[in-house]
Amino acid sequence: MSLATARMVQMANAIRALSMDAVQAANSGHPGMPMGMADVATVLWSDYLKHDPAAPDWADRDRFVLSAGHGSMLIYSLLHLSGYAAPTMEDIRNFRQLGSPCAGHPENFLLDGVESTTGPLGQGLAMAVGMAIAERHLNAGFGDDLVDHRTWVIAGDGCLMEGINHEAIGLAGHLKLGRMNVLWDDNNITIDGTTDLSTSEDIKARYEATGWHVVSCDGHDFDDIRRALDEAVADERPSLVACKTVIGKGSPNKQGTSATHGAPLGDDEIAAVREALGWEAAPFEIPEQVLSDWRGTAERGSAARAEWRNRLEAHGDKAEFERRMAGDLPENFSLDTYIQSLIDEPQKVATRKASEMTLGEINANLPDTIGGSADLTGSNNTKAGGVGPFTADDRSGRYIYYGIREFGMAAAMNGMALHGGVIPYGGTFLVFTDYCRAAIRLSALQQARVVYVMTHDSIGLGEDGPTHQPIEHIQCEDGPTHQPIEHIQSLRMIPNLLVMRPADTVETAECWDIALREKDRPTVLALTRQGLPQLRTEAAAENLSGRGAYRLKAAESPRRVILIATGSEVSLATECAAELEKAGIGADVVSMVCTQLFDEQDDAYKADLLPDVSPDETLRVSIEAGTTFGWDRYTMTKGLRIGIDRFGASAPAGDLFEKFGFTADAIVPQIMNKLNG
Ligand SMILES: Cc1ncc(C[n+]2csc(CCOP(=O)(O)OP(=O)(O)O)c2C)c(N)n1
Ligand SMILES: [Mg+2]
Repeated sequence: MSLATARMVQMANAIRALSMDAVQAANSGHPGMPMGMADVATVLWSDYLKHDPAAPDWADRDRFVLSAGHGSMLIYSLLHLSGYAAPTMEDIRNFRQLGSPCAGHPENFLLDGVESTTGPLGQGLAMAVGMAIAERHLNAGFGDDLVDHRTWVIAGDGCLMEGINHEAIGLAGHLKLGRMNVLWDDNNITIDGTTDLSTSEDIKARYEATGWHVVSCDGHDFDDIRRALDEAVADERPSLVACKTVIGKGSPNKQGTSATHGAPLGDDEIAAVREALGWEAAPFEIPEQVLSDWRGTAERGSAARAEWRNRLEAHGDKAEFERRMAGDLPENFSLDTYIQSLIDEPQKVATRKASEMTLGEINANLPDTIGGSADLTGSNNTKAGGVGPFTADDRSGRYIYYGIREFGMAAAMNGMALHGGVIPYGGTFLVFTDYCRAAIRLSALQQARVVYVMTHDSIGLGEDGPTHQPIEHIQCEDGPTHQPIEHIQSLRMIPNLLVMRPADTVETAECWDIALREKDRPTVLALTRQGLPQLRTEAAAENLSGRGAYRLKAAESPRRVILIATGSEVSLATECAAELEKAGIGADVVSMVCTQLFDEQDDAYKADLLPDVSPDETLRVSIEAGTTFGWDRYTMTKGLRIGIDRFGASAPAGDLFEKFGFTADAIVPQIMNKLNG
């Protein structure tokens, strides 16, 4: 063994030692994966990955995603050893403890250098697809001088087995994302045992069939790893590097078995590993030579960044590039004039159409957006403002045809948002948020600015009014499978996610404005298929939707009722209010655009809108064409909740609203009864 190789062995063993010792100290965690992939990771981080530990947010760094997030000690070791300010050794000692940035699974908001939160298997790799898209798109806009990096992924058998893997690699292969390289920890082991318990798939053939380049290597032979990585870098297609490894490598009695996957090795076995590896240092101590070898690997990236900085300083688009990467909107970006034009000329359109109109303004004035749809472009109204498709041949395109890959789309959007420089939005039917839910949850957890354009938001998939869309085959007649019932409310339960249901053109524009300005939160826009009257016909001093809820109409007679409605039901609430007023019953109409934003208002604002008085004095009524579950939060127990607590049905829209009681004729008597009784 050459001296250089011997020193690299020690560098890899440092990862093994830190991983097993940290897991042992925490008495929980996953030593097998970091120990198995230590050699591959050492080659990647020392010779290939372009990064600078002194500047973790360098825009042109390679992105590294540990998709197999359970092996978190691998990335914590790599960050520490290569010289990032965090995690410190103290942080690593406190692996998995409250307050340590070394969480059980890597969290993007806890440590620089952790590009994405991983742990839910499959999603890391799928997010990397979005990062690779963002890289090529920004390269098209700013050129090789500023944007010229790769996306590296370490994924395990689990990541490749998950269904989302099919969506992700299908998209990446089709788009020829050659800057993406996946290093597969091909160890034939998962939690339950050997992989032949559950799969006999030819994974390499599947990747090849989706347009990937596939290369294999011995994941414990540095030269062979380099050969495979060189081949991956040279190939124009995205690459899968199948690294044949032994899980828990270095553990004499446990390596190669699932026993190393997710449990501490135990004191005796750890002693045996030390013996076998010739690793004499105490736990959490790294021999000087090994540490200095690791720190030395940073020089390559540091030099590359210095050259890059020079190019940036000389670049004509420096300011714009920096703005884009900072995620700030252009200073003069505003939808105010557009909103005023709506006030001047009210329109009755579906909110999905209103969203398209708004997007026309946005896409024309904000180069940051990259839109798309999971094969429902004409229904989601997501292609607006003259944006062209992002393809293998044209990376400047700002519209992605995701195909019927809702989960893959959502995960890719997370990756784009995390990469930075772009603001992704994408559409499907609201009912299919279930298909993307796990990624929507990760948008929220990762504080990623992703805008979900979810149309056909209720049983009212019916009449479309005067506007005609190219794809109109999905109608209310399609029945319960396409009609969201529990979706809006269940999305509202996800922390840090804004769920918005605008009632007309003005609110739709306001919601888009909020979504774009919320840098650290994703937004779901729930939009109608059917036309809605414009309710906002007077200019407001502020973005009223920004309050989450506001009083659209104040009671004329003494107030006895507060109607709280969302989206398409706000106009219905105004009809009910008119009927009540005729009977001398004063009724406020509150448009509850976004419950989360309303909950964040101060007590005075909330009390003004929903005064804390006895229900006998003021009855609160919620109206939303979805589950009533949870609405007592705003109506109080004694209030009235109008909703749908069953699956929908196939029928024309008018018949459905009739059947489910969404008419003033059906609602007003219920309110009267409640008041009288
Ligand atoms: C979506 C999802 N399902 C299940 C798990 C629980 N889990 C964590 S690791 C793992 C096994 C993964 O096997 P592999 O990727 O081969 O990892 P290895 O055992 O080789 O480290 C499972 C089932 C998870 N983290 N995410
Ligand atoms: Mg495995």
